[in-house]
Amino acid sequence: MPEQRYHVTGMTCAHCADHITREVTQVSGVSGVSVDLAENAVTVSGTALDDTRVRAAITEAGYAVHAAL
Ligand SMILES: [Cu+2]
Repeated sequence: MPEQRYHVTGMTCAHCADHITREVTQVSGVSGVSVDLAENAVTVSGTALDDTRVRAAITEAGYAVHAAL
């Protein structure tokens, strides 16, 4: 399954990870979200990932997307 990894800052704890996971999971085409707090990384998997919508969901959750990794 295709994956895209993003550099995201502002995540500090498990609650942040849960929040991002919930928001991004709601984006259509997304089937999995994995957050690595130590790496400031969010990995999204899915067959029809919409980069713009994934980034918007992260931003709306209150975190900053700096780059696709
Ligand atoms: Cu937190």
